[in-house]
Amino acid sequence: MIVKKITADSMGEAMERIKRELGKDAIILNTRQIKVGGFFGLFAKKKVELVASVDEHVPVPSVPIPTAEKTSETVRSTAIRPSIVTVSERPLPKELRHYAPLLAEPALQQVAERLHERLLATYYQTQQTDLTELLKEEVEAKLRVAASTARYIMLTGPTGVGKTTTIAKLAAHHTLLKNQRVGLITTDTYRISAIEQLKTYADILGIPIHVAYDLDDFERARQALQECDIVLVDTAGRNFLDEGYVEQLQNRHDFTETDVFLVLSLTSKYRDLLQIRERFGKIPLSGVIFSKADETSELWSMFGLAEETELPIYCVTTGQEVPEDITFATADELSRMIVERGMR
Ligand SMILES: Nc1nc2c(ncn2[C@@H]2O[C@H](COP(=O)(O)OP(=O)(O)OP(=O)(O)O)[C@@H](O)[C@H]2O)c(=O)[nH]1
Ligand SMILES: [Mg+2]
Repeated sequence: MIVKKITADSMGEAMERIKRELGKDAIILNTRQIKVGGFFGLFAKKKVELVASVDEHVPVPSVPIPTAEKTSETVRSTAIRPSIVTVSERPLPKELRHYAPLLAEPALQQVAERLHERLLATYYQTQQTDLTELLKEEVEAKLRVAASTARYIMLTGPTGVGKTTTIAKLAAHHTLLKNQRVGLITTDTYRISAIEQLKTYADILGIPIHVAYDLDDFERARQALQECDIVLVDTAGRNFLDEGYVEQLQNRHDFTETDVFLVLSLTSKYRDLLQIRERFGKIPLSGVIFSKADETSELWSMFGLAEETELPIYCVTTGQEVPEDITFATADELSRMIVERGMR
């Protein structure tokens, strides 16, 4: 890698020299205005200082030098973007090639260009090739983690993502670890096995469970569970896809004391997750629960969703075992998990 510092009278002149000396693939690392000469700060001449670099593996081509009129512009701001070449148009130097698949990740498309620039700039400034910490910083800046203090927690989401299993894990967490009185309601009455599944967990934990076939049942269940500190509501995904149902439920239930979490499986494709989030947007969501983190080799969707939807993460599930396979990790822990898994 060649790094060059150039001092010139104008930015145009500096750019022209960089282009001539380092070629059109040069990357501008820094620009600033400086004062040269003078006497006690008086009569100093304003100059522009520009630091640029080019990868040694890139041959310095001979480029036609622009005419003087085109480049003799006066500089108004020091915060310029490189006009020689867009950084993302540049291939990564071979030391950073292992980051290329990462930058092509669908879940990272919103930030890929900025990430590309940051990776290159950090590499050229520090010569570091392990940029894990930089990535972690980027991810952590976007992730939001939300705790819930609501009295009702409702889970919604597509079929088979792990809603009922997660309800069971949450029920155990609140009963055994938090010592709270927990009640369960299920509105998933489409399949007998779904009711049986949750009843089994309720029996093991010794907590009450109510099956709500309609909204009147739901109301009665709420009354019956008035003594509970927290009520966990399992739903069939299709409940919250039905606009009529959502409207009636909103008329009858006070959502100010309810957190609705959308359960998304990390085994789904990122684009599908975005669509699912759209489809389940009929009810205001408090956040997301990511399930099946144990079944995938990368977790970038968590970052992509946070970037795109700004929904906070409530918890992540990591296996089929009830109650242990659930984590209420911090943003710091989650971003480390996402980056380390993604770099394997
Ligand atoms: N590997 C893995 N499997 C999970 C996890 N959470 C749930 N499962 C499994 O996923 C399958 C479906 O889980 P359920 O809890 O029944 O999913 P659901 O969303 O309630 O499904 P429906 O009620 O049919 O919509 C079961 O085999 C669970 O054991 C997880 O975090 N990791
Ligand atoms: Mg279920």
